[in-house]
Amino acid sequence: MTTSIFDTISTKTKQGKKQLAVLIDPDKCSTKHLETLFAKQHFIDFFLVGGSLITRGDFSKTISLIKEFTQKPVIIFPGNNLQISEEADAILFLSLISGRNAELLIGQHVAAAPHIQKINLETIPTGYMLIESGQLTTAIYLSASLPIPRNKKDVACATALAGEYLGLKLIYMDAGSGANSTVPTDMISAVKKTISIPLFVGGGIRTAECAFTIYNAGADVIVIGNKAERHVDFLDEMAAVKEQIKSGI
Ligand code: 1GP
Repeated sequence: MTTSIFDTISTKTKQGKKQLAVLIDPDKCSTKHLETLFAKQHFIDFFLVGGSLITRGDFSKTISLIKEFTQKPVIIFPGNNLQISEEADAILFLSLISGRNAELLIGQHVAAAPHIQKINLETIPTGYMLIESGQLTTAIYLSASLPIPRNKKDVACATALAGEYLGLKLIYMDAGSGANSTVPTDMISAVKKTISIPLFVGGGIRTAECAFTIYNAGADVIVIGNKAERHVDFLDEMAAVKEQIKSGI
C-alpha cells in the first residue's frame, strides 16, 4: 500500500521534523523560474500550487510543468473550485473556518467533490484560518469573510479546535500572501498547544529569523510564496533554518 501524502506530513510532524512548502502561483511562474527553483528542491518537502485569483496562468499546465521538474509531492492549494487537476498528487480540501461564508465552508466543496472523486485525487481536509495582518489581502477580499483579529488568540484556538473536532486533518493559519505582518507567534504557540493535528503557517514570511521564530513557536510546516518567487536563494537560508532547528541551536 502506498503512503498517502497526508500520512507523510503527519508522520514527519509526529517525529518533530519541521517541513517547508513552497507555494507556486500559476500566474507568476515561468519555465526559467521553475528551473532555478527546482535546483533548490532538495530542501523542500512539497509544493503547493494555487492562488486566490488566477488571471493568466493555466492551472493544469502549470502542474504538469512542475511535475516535469520534480518528484516531490505537488498539492493543490485551491483559491476556488476551478483549481482542480488530475496532474496533482493531492488537494488541500479547504474549509474557511475563520469565516462565516457558507460557500467557503461547504458550498464549493459540494460542487467540487464529484469531480475530485472521478479523478481519484487524495483530499486532505484542512481547516483554513485567515488571520488579520493589518491590511486587506486578496484572500480576505475575495472570501468576503472577516479574518481572526491578531490579538484574539483565544478565538484562534477555539476555531482550530472546533476544526479538529469536526475531523479536519490539519490547520493552516494564513496572514495572506505578501502580508506585512505574519501570524503572531503567541497565537501560533497557543494554537499548537491546543490541537493535536499538523499546523501550517504562511503569509509574509520573508526572513530566516522570522521563519526560525515561527517554527519555534510551533508551526510544523512553513509555507513560503512571494519570497521564493523573487529570491530563490532564500531557500538556502530556509535549509539552514531547518538544520538549526534540527540540531536544537
Ligand atoms: C499565502 O501562505 C501563503 O497563502 C504564502 O504567503 O506569499 O507571503 O509567502 P507569501
